[in-house]
Amino acid sequence: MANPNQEIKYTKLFIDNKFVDSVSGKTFQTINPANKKVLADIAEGDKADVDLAVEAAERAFKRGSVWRNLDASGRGKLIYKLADLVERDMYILANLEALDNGKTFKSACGDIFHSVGCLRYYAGYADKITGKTIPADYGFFAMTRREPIGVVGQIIPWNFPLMMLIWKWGPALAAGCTIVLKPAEQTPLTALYIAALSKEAGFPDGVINVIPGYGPTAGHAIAAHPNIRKVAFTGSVEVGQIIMETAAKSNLKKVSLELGGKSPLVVMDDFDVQQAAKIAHEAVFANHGQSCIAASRTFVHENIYDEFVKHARDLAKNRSVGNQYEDVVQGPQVDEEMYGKVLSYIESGKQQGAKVETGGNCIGNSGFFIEPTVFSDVTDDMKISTEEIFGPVQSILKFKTLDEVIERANRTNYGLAAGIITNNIDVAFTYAKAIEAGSVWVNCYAAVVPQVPFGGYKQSGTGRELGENGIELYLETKSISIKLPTIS
Ligand code: TXE
Repeated sequence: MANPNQEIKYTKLFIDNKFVDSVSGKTFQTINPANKKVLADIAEGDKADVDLAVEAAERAFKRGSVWRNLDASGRGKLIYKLADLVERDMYILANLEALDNGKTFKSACGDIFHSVGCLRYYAGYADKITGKTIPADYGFFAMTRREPIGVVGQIIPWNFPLMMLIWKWGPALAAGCTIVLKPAEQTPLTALYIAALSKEAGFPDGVINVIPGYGPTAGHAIAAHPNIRKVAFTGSVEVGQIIMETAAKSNLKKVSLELGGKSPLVVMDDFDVQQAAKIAHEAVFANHGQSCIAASRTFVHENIYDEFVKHARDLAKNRSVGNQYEDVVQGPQVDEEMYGKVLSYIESGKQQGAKVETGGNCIGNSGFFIEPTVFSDVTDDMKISTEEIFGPVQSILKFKTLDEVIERANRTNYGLAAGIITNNIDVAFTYAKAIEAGSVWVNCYAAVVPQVPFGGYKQSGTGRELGENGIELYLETKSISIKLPTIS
């Protein structure tokens, strides 16, 4: 159950099914953002450690290895077993996640629950990855085989540490790849704990490797490694660009990216305003606003604008903030850098003439807490309308017509998600069709489930995670054509 004093058992790198110190012997601290206290010293991986992890992953992927000789259903069984162990240790993982990231224990439990479902989804997929037989010209008997890409690198962020790991491990393992993963430097604890669970589940040596460390060192070593054949990344657009460039220049490894967003949520005037305000509130404030899909532009029809703003303000005012183990819904921002960044966006909103309806300040200085903030009178050109804030800040914009709002909603370099709240099916579908985003939600928000693909248009990324598409990211297609004797 909830335990603010959860023991931290694993702090070293995980290579070849063993916990080891880093080659350099260096460590870094991970802190609790609610009180800035050090939780643990973590072994700091670097290029030398990534090299060792890749060697282990290559051995595990070698033709004839235990992993390669396993039936596809055998891979599925191991993933199911891992899901069972995550479920068994759900509260330990939730405590580690809450302490390391700052999210409430309750919402950490929600993340772990989602992760178990996602693992089971991909466990079931392992023996359903099939090729085709093809009616080829000139009498060839042609078929395709779907094969694992090989050693894959995975670099993940801190906002949903375990969930992001599972979104990447599930399909990679189902496909038969071997893995070198770097968790975010802010949140390495659950990645190391689940590494131990993967060993307990029975994954062979070297199939899973976890290297905590910093982006420009350990992360770069993954993106640049000549023997890693694919890199999957979730994080900022800036780093996504660096990773794509590094991947191209090293060995043209395949790249999938899930980057940021500036997602629009449109509220039409035909829906219950209070209910719409509730959906819009959760859509932006969930996970303290630290979500790539956060609906950080709330477009509200002019007929209901004032009433909507009043509800939005009340909801944000009543949003409880505190540490992970209090009976609250919002904890601290993840670290000092993000805290400072969010506060500077709030300042820019004030400077550029948006009206603070509620919030707008930090809370105390013992941790990285920020008041849930609502801005009205926001215009399209303000920084809070154009840049990803990644914090508890709602910006409410006014619109008149559907065509106008579609045009404005699409006027961004991002394209991860979008939502609309309306009782009119024609309006809903017209919007869903016109909006340039990878996910569109109608009368709900953040409907993110393992079965449905997720990813971005434009600079929000490339490739789709989850669902069938998630597996594609880890597969090659091999065509085999056979010349058969002609029978006349
Ligand atoms: O992200 P980074 P940060 C957005 C959000 C946030 C901003 C910055 O707007 O305010 O990004 O957050 C690793 N080579 N998102 O600084 O730096 C890093 O160690 C290889 C959106 O945390 O992109 C970490 O593991 N790797 C988002 C991961 O990249 C590098 C989630 C993400 O860190 C690297 C998080 C390098 N040169 C932030 N530099 C989402 N899409 O959900 C860093 N990393």
